Amino acid sequence: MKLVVVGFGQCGNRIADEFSRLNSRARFRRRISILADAFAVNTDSADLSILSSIKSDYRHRILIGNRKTNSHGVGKINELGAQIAKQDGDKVIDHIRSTERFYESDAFLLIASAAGGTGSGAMPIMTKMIKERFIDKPIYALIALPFEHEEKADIRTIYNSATCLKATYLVADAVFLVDNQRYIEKDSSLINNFAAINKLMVEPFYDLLCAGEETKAKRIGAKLLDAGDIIKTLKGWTVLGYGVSKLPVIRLPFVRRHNYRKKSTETIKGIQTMDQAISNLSLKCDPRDSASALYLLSAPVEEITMDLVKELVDYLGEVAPRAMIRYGDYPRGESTVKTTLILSQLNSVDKIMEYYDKIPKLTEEKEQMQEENENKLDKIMKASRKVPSLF
Ligand SMILES: Nc1nc2c(ncn2[C@@H]2O[C@H](COP(=O)(O)OP(=O)(O)OP(=O)(O)O)[C@@H](O)[C@H]2O)c(=O)[nH]1
Ligand SMILES: [Mg+2]
Repeated sequence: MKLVVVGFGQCGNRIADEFSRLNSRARFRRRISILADAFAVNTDSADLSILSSIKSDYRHRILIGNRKTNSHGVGKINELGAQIAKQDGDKVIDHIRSTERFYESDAFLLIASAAGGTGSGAMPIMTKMIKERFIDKPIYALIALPFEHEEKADIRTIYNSATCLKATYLVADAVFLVDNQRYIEKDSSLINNFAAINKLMVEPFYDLLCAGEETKAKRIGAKLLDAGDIIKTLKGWTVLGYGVSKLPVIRLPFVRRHNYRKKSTETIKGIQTMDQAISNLSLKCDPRDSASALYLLSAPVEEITMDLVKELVDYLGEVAPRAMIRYGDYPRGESTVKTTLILSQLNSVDKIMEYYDKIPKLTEEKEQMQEENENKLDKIMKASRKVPSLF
């Protein structure tokens, strides 16, 4: 499956840059392309300049709203991010349209944080605009949710997240939810964490996108998972999971095939990676709320047995009993077993409910604070009337 990736705002730009690196890896190691192109869109020129993989010309790193923001971002005001996207969105669409390999792409993936200003505001507006212009391609949004400490520090964080999620859900074909909090590594600094978090966030897409693009016969699975399977699975609120298990480096296939104990170890390894994928979902949710699931098993060909594939379908069926399950296998040369999991069409997501539920109280508090503020300023103004003027 080939994507056109577009990142908005700092977070969106950096994750899009990570996707671009993933594409370079696929081209270098597997001789296949998983992106038709990658773009970064921002109101902040400094954020655009620090990217390393997305092409550095003005068509790929697109500065918007510079008259309004002086190229310094919108300072978390997502209404301004949305307004700028409405005004400059055509410029973004022109650059996307003029990309050489656009016709090869299967879908769009738009990326932003929920809590910032530029990305949070531009995401729904641009999703809508792109959908109106390119009616035959699905549009997926990937939204990074804020850390808990950010939610506590500033009411804008919740407000932006709720408004961005609500509007994006209405226009995107599916919304991948990735929660920064789930990826925190407590022992490194925040900035190092962003690089690490972004890597972890995009990794599940690697095999998922590569599998359907393989042309070498030995890399094509007995049950090939292609763009059609992924597109049919994705709808509405969606989360991702990923699990990896290393195999012993020296394998003796002729021994393995005849050894029942080895065979059960393989199945256990496969189940372990599915367990990992379920417990490390990109946002905490209940798999029973999903109506559509997909998994891809990547492993050396001799590890992919019918037993294992069946066990994994059964297992996922128990965990997500309402879901229609699609699956595929991807024979690889590496000595690892990997499971990539998508749970889509979620009909309940606690985190989103939390954001939405907080909005009425926050709006009330915000109005109260504004009123208090105005009253206090009024008092100062009144007191100042008795002070002689220098004008
Ligand atoms: N996962 C991840 N989250 C990020 C990254 N950079 C920022 N964030 C998160 O994104 C939110 C802030 O949004 P930004 O993307 O920086 O904001 P923006 O869209 O550039 O908007 P403005 O700066 O207000 O114009 C916070 O919740 C951060 O924790 C990143 O590289 N990766
Ligand atoms: Mg910014």
